[in-house]
Amino acid sequence: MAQNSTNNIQIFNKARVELHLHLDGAIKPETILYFGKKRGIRLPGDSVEELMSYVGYDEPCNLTQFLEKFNYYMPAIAGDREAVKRIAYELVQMKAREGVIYFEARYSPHLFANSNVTPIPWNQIPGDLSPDDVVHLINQGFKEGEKDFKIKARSILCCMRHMPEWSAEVVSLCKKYRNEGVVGIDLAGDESLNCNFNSGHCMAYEEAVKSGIHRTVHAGEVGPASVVKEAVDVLKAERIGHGYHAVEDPCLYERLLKQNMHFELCPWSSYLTGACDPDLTKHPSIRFREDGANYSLNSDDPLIFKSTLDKDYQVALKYMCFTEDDFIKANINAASSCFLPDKEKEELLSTLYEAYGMVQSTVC
Ligand code: PRH
Ligand code: ZN
Repeated sequence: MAQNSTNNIQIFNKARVELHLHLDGAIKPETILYFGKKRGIRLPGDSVEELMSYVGYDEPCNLTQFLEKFNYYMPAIAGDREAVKRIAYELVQMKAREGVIYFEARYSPHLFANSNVTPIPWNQIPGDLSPDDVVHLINQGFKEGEKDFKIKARSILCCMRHMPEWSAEVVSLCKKYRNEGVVGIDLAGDESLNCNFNSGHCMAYEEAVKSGIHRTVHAGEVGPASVVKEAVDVLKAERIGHGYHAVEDPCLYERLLKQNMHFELCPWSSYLTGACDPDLTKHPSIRFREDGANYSLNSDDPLIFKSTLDKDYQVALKYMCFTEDDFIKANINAASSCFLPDKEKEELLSTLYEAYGMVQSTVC
């Protein structure tokens, strides 16, 4: 990345919509320390600085190394009712401060649980918090946050690539909580180790299609275009998480442009996970923009990337020459491709048009 600082640039400061954000990658370090201490769980540091020297980083590594960062701090949060609800509430506060008026945050209910889940993800210590309880608590945290911070928050539940045996429960939780804040299903995890869609995931996505559950899939982040193709053709993804490598298959890319597929771009994340060329002036986002693709700008895991959504906007401005109109378009795209029911989507779009001083044409 070029040496120039991006700190002093005036960035887009109007209403924003964020679609690709991991709840477990967006926790305040202070909250991790608080629950670590309260629960007697050892963390790699006693201060924010010390903890962040393990959890955060700012030079490119690879996706596998990035995903290992969660191991440092998730034991402090997972399995604790108060912690799980609180991080949801705090995320709403965090996003409101960033000018976000609507976001969809994703997480794996199983990774926050310590009962009714095999294997127990952290420390192998069983407890009494099930994946179902987790979703319930996070819905509550979001609801309270919405009330206090006057923005809208919804959830996407993640299947994990290495845990296909969890996926059936993920889709059933999506169905159970569809009217209480859950708007879709995702497939996350290490695409570089396992590019194939296991039948557990396929069956869950098939069920999602049948039940009208919205679908996004992490694909073509570090993996090849063929993973994106499978996400669209096999899992019937309506949006693609990242999708940078789709451009490497011209035929597929053309098709995705034609069908207005939404790409959830995360520029700063892609720099730090080594997903793309570290020279950000060659980032696929530039191609997406030039080709009029349907994409949004997102922060992915701001705790680990030591960022806020501003960082992604700064990167887009400085290295990809995004204009005010490009930022407006990305946010309108995000609203148009969000997983809210139609009526709420229309309301969100109207709010954005108003915030951007755009006159809406009346549809007869
Ligand atoms: N790519 C793939 N998986 C990711 C990313 C990245 O965009 N960020 C987080 N995750 C995974 C982590 O394992 C996290 O625990 C899980 O998604 C659910 O949020
Ligand atoms: Zn992600």
